[in-house]
Amino acid sequence: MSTQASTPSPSSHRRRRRVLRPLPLAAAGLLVATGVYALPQLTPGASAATTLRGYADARGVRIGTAVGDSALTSDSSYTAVLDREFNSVTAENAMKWDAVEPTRGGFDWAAADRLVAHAAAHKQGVRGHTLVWYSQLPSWLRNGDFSATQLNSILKSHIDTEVGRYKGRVYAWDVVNEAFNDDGSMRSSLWQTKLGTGYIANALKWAHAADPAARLYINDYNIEADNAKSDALYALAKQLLAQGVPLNGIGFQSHFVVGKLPSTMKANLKRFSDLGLEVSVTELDVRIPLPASAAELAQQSKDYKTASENCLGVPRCAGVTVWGITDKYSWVPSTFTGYGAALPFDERYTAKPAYTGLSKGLDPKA
Ligand code: 9MR
Repeated sequence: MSTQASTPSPSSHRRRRRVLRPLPLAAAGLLVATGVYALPQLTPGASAATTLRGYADARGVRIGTAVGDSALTSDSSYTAVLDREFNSVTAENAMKWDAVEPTRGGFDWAAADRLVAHAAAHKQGVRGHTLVWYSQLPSWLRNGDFSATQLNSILKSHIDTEVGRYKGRVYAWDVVNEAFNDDGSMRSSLWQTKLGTGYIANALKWAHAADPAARLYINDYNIEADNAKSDALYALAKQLLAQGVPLNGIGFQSHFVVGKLPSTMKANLKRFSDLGLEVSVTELDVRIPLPASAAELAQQSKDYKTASENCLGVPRCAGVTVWGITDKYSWVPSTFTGYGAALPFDERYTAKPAYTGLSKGLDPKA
């Protein structure tokens, strides 16, 4: 994609000054013809229906975001947008193994508890993320050289404890995260190597026993398209369901590059939904080569709209979660050199065109 028609990024001085000028409330449809966009203003008497969560509530679905503990605890601009716009939260890191069980049997719930309490106070649901992953494992676990029997009981005890602690307060769990390679083979990991693929069914069964009401997911990236990886996951999901394993949903992470949404996304989600599974977009972001041009921001808006429609247009789509609110805090720039601007709000919490695209994708009347 071209970055030639490079215009100032949303955080530019020029755009900042223009956005700060108050807009008439009548123009509360966020994007005005000039291309200047502004936050939806919630003034007394104004309807919250024009927020992301207003649209999602009206539709009976979730609009979520990943939440980092430092933003939650130190940035009141962040929490203002979080609570106005989202009816669901996912712990970006606070519920992962290394955060929760830094020593064997020694649990640290501080950050996870903070998020769960915040969500309860603001009537938000919680997606739990994540119980079995190859990454972010504490060193005692990585380096422990445990036997299969020991590892099995370590995993069971971790799941029992974590899911049990939040029983009734987490509506869905990413039980297993990123279990496949892109070619459809099983990813080599501590779990896969020592326990074999059976760890997936066991983890789902243990999680179900610890909280029978929670919706249990397998979550992955690069499964949005119909491809070798999604085919392999589809085969596994079908097999697990046939065996009566408590699998309720598939999480499609949806980390996209601007203008490159897979054309088969909706049909692919539908085949999982046709198995009777819930489908959710769980980590949506759309990265742009920096500096982002006006054309790229406009394309990003379309991509947010299309991605959310691709899920919500399928039966049993439970909702869409974005992997962060603001370009101020995003995993993208440090992981993909030269890319950024991936989220619906800029660094100053100004709604980007992407916000409008996401709104349109969620709006039940659109
Ligand atoms: O956004 C998360 C980042 O803060 C962490 O450093 C990173 C560690 O691996 O994990 C990021 O979140 C990942 C998520 O847990 C699973 N899917 C990919 C996400 C982006 O890397």
